[in-house]
Amino acid sequence: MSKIEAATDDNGYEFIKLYHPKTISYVKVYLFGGNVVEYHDLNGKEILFLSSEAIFDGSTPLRGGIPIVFPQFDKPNPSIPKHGFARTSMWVLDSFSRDEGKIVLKLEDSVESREMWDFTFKLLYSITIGDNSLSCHLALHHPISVMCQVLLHNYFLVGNVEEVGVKGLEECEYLDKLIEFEKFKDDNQKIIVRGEVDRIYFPPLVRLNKDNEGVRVCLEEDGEMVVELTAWTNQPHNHLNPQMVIWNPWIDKSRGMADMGDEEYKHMICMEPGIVSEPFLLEGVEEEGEFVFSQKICSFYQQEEEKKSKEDI
Ligand code: TA6
Repeated sequence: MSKIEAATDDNGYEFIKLYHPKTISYVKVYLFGGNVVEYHDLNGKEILFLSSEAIFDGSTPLRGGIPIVFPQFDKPNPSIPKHGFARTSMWVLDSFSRDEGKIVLKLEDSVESREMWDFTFKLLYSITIGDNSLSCHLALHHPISVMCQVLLHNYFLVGNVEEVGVKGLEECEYLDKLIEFEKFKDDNQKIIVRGEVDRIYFPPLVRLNKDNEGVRVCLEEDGEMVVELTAWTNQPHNHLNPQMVIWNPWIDKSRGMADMGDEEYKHMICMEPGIVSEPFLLEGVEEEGEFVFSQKICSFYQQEEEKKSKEDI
């Protein structure tokens, strides 16, 4: 049976830790932003990057983990903050399922949210700790039609960003945010980072399992696959298929960021599934509509002993 622990850190931020029933794996999430900040796999390896300079003053999103970008990406609507208000809102714990190893956080519309985005809504964000995986499902309940964008801004921790590659985006078209969203096609066998990267990729749909089609990318470090990230929605029939943002700020941008160490860009890469190339419409229905955006992060990091025994063979 899984267990949870709720506490407040030195900055006054409330957090919940959800523990895997049988291993040392756990996930830590702040109620501020519903922001997952740590995910330790079954070997205890931290999978997510959190900047040592992240600001904990309640005004600014956390630089790391998994900020939730909603209801907009970037700033198409100037009345809403960049990347939306979900990542700086206070969420509440809605439920905990010991058997499923799952917690659900909730965010509902408020006077403040309606001033920025005049819709009634309920977001339920479920976080499940699996045997060597972390699953996140963001369910939007909306009684009337809404236009929005959504993205899970995963920051992955890496040893050296110049030794990593992202696979699964070969031959894909992308919009380059650094060149005014101009469209290009990637002819490389994998994405490597040798400078600032900020792109919205359109990956192909693949069958993930018998129930879902979605997108899949893999992070390689030193030529070995270390993380698999899959993402899907409950509405492929509406052509609401996930895109994948790849971001690394590199040297100059990092230096200009108050909440990121000058050298930290070397140890992170963002792989962010979302529907962000433009705002999309979710039709209102008589009964509450539900749009679900999901991702699963699987760790393939091996323990040092496992690596050694492989080399010895
Ligand atoms: O998702 C990539 C991106 O939109 C980049 O353009 C970069 O600005 C990044 O997010 C971080 O944005 P933030 O508002 O958190 O500084």
